[in-house]
Amino acid sequence: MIRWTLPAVLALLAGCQRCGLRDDDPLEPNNTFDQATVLVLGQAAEGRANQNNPDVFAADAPVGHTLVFEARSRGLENCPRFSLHGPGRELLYQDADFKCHLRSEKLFQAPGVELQLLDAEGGVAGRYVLRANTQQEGRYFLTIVEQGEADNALPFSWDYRLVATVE
Ligand SMILES: [Ca+2]
Ligand SMILES: [Ca+2]
Repeated sequence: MIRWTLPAVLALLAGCQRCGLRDDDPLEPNNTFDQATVLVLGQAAEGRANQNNPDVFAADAPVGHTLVFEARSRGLENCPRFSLHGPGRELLYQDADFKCHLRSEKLFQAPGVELQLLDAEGGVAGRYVLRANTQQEGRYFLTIVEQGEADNALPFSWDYRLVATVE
């Protein structure tokens, strides 16, 4: 199903390749671990995940605690896939790729790591909370990747507010 949103129709009518694309956020480029936006614990960052453009965040945590990333939806298509890597860049959590009309399934989840989808409205979560027991002290990396449909004419986007805390 193609989503004939007004911007999509206008873009097609204009024969324009870029005019339906949404701007990205000021945190770009943040597409790799080396470019990650380092979060101050307890301080929110606002971003936009555009499809095909990962947003990578980092937070430092001590050993033996729980590192919590909470992402609240601020609108647009809202179908993010999450992954978490530890201080050795080892994979701790990953959602499988999915189409937006379906929901994500876990591809990998290390012991002591859990993603909760909360405040659902119309089957879509309003808040995503990823909790991880910290087996090591160091820098943890959260990656947000906006998903799409098989045939969306224009890239999807998601606006979010992200905060990391240590409990
Ligand atoms: Ca972004
Ligand atoms: Ca990015």
